[in-house]
Amino acid sequence: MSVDRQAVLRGAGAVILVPTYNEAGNVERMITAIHQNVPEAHVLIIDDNSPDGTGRIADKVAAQDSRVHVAHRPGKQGLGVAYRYGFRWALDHGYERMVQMDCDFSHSPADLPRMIELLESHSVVVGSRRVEGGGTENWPWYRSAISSAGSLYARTVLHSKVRDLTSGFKGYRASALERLDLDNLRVDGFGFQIEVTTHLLAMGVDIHEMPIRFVDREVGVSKMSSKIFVEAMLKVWSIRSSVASVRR
Ligand SMILES: Nc1nc2c(ncn2[C@@H]2O[C@H](COP(=O)(O)OP(=O)(O)OP(=O)(O)O)[C@@H](O)[C@H]2O)c(=O)[nH]1
Ligand SMILES: [Mg+2]
Repeated sequence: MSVDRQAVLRGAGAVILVPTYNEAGNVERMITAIHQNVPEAHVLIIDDNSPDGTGRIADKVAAQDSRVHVAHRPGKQGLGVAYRYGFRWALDHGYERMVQMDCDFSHSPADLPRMIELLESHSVVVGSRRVEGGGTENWPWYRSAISSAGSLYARTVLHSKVRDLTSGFKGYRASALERLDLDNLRVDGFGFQIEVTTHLLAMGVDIHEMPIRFVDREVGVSKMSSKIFVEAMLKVWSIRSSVASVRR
């Protein structure tokens, strides 16, 4: 293995984008865990002025560690807005690889080297609960059932070959992310994940699904609600029409 390749696997040239809202109990541990796995990666925390002080904790870490950056947003504007900001920031700062992940340890930082390695041979890597070897842990049966049904429904409406359309753990080469028309992404909440993956698929980008075990959050309060779920399922139809405007 060449020295350069080893540096890539340690996260050189990569930025890990982590949106946060009220993650005071997780944010510092998360940054530490990321660096235990990919010590050369940079981290961008995108905080929506969390009332619990997540942004201040992140600032404290960033003041002592040049690999850590914090974007302070004025208030809770949803995941889509946070990620669009993060993608733009990462492209403007010249990173070669971007990974997006949640701050609540549902996505394991131990999976980062594997994801970054797969980005050597694929333009986009989706951490997937719905391929062999992947799955969810500690989810009550009804949440698994709702999630499976929602996923099957979205996949069917969108004729998607990616099985885990709602996954929020994804890696991109800059060249793939650059092709996304960020202003054409309209959907928020976790419908945003469906929209990004569907647009990339429509552009013919090479997407690989990597199996992951998704663990339910242990610290902090869930923001998932039946309203958010139903909203995302309805948005699938507007995503279907917006795909027509995406160039191949
Ligand atoms: N910046 C920003 N981050 C958000 C917002 N909503 C959620 N997040 C963060 O996005 C990530 C995913 O949100 P979660 O609340 O874990 O969503 P979920 O996994 O569907 O649901 P639970 O884990 O059950 O809460 C976490 O890191 C959150 O802190 C938001 O409006 N703005
Ligand atoms: Mg979560």
